[in-house]
Amino acid sequence: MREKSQLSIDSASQEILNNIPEVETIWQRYEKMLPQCGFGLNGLCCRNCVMGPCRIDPFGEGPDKGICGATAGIISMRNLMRMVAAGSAAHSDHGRHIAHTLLMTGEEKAGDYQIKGKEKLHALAKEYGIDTENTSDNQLAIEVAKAAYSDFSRQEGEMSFIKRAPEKRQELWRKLGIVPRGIDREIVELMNRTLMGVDNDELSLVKQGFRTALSNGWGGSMIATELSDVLFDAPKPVRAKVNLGVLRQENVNIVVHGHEPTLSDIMVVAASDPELIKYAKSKGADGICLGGICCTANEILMRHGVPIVGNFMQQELAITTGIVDVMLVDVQCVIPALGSLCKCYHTKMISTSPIAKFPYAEHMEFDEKNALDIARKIVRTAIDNYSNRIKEKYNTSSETMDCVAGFTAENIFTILGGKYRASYRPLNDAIISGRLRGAVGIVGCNNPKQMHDYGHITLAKELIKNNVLVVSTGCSAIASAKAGLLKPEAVELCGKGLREVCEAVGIPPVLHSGACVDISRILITLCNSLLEGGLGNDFSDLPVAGAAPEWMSEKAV
Ligand code: SF4
Ligand code: MSK
Repeated sequence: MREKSQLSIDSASQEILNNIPEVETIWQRYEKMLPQCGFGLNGLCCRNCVMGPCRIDPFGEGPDKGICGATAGIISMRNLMRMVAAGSAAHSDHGRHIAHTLLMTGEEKAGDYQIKGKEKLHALAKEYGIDTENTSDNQLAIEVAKAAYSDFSRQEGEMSFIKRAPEKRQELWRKLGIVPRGIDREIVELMNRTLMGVDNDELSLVKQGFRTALSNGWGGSMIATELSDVLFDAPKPVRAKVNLGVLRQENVNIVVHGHEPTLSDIMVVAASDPELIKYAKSKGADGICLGGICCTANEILMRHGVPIVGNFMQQELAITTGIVDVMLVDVQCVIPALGSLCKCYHTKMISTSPIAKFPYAEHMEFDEKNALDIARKIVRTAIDNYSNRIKEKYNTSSETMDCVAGFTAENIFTILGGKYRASYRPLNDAIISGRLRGAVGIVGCNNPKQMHDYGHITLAKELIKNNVLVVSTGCSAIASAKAGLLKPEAVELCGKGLREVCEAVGIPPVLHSGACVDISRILITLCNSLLEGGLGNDFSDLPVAGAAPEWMSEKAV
């Protein structure tokens, strides 16, 4: 068993872990699982049919083929490709749900939502080839949502946003036959090809894996980002606080956890309702604190400055503070252990998505038609639960950090170039002159196999020290926020060239660009940088790289 000090580099998490009572967390469950199965770790275990399970001995002492004859290469590639299919399905279904909410908003069936990003709605409509003249915003919303739907169901041809990629890259994708047709089609085909007895050629399998991954990056994830900007408006740089200390004993604390902003955004409205704040005060609380975990936290941080409680590995720690009155969840990255942990405290866990139910959670199904009423009911539940707290179980931290978040491919234009000559020129020139050596996207999750946040922070610090700009999303961005790397003052940790660039344009050296689906923002930023000129014609010409140093979810593949 590792020492508690070896579990996390985040001092607020360490503080909670040091005082944690006898409850089991993800770290203990990981230790109990050791040693983990070596066949599984190497991707050499297969249970794709019921002749198995089969495993290949990597040391050549046991079977070198599965019962069907599948080699180590075929088995490990099929396993990896199934991860691509599942991850693409998850991000893309998120995009589909946002398209559904946009459609309902356009049809005036979701009265609590408005189209806040009208500029983006019109730009997208034009891109989809929809006539924007003499068409109401509601009608445009309907047509854009339906155009997005068609990117899911298209059987032939090419997905819409592929045209956003550099032409040279598109040509390469076409030559390789990996331009995605429709999102659903590519995922289904990859599942079919990984079935026993279908595609048994590693190269052929990986090509369909690329096609499916592209259908996510330039499809499902991009649709989620773009349509979220239409509904909730595009983020702008915003100051906020992050880490477990944003939960205060005196407040009614509601933690939203998961991914889809349809729920979290409306919770922002409900939690600031004066009537409900008055109700909270009537129960003895100072007010209502809404905070977030994981990527839904990133969504409302970027658009409303809502504080972040923590990233993936902190979801249980939040509950063990004893002061979370409601843990509100939707989809993805919500560990199944949460419900039973809540039972050790007064915390009510509430699930909301029809596709994601949890042991020991109360289910209040979210419905866009009555979104605000449901959100208000949840806030009221939290307020009513405030008096059930067990003070002897309090285990809080007061630690918070300031951060600036909300950098998008669009707003970086004006930040870099200034209001009157919005441009990526300063970024490109800084790279050409050698002041900036390049940029790296650090993204993804946490994983108990590694010290919490260590990979993200060590890599980010080393890069900025060496004049490499960092762009970050997901739980990695939250890690950087907690470590103070999203503050303008973090320039002190930068090499000379990066420091000059950051100080000249007023940005921190690590740019928070959103939730895990918002990796699509990084793709568009790269396209814009290429269009600005001087750095080449394709992604491979740019001095850029990507890393997910603590990944755990199939979405990261
Ligand atoms: Fe074994 Fe082949 Fe079946 Fe996999 S598909 S379980 S390797 S027989
Ligand atoms: S929440 S997918 S742990 S980034 Fe998007 Fe964090 Fe990874 Fe979930």
